[in-house]
Amino acid sequence: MSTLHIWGRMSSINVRKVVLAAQWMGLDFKRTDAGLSYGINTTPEYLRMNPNGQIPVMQDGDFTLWESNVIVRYLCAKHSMGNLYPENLAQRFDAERWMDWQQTTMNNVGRAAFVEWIRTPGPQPDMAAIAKSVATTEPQLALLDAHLAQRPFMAGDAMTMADFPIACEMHRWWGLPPQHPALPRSAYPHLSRWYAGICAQPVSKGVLDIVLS
Ligand SMILES: N[C@@H](CCC(=O)N[C@@H](CS)C(=O)NCC(=O)O)C(=O)O
Repeated sequence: MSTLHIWGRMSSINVRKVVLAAQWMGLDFKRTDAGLSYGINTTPEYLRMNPNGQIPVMQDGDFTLWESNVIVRYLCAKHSMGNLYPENLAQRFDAERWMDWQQTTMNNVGRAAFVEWIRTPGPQPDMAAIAKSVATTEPQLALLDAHLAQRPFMAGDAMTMADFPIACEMHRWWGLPPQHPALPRSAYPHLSRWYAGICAQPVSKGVLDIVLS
């Protein structure tokens, strides 16, 4: 029986990161929908697990953890030491750096377009907010493309924990309405090659192929 329990709905990018990592490593886990219309995350029981009332939360036996990228790090350290979680310090912190960059830079610029286009009810999204989000995201995509032109994966020759959060960012960004004038899609061949390779793995199904909601 699985002792690994992930709390959170799959419409959350932060839950998807954790599920993608768990599936990638073939872990046996249980997931419970929580957040938004599912509720649960405001109950006293849930707040005891995560006082922020946010998803995801992970329980591994007696150990409870929140913060999506930290959960990804923990799972990779536990189950893929020396591979997804590099043992070499320079390689590990190369991967760590990209995970922090995803949280602090990429997510900040791309989130508004997602919220306006997908989450905000009503026929007219705030196109100015979308245009700003697009304009600030484009340079980050160019940065990623140039980075991936030099190496197959985010932190070098092999897949590491850093690839999960960034793949989930690209899933959310490229899942936005295509061909819209506010969302010019320049060619990012290296970023596209990297993302297609991850999506081609059967273990990414149920995460990187879901429609945004
Ligand atoms: N830094 C946190 C952010 C968590 C977060 O913002 N979670 C959102 C969903 S992506 C949430 O809990 N929203 C409230 C809800 O779903 O009810 C993490 O990476 O885990």
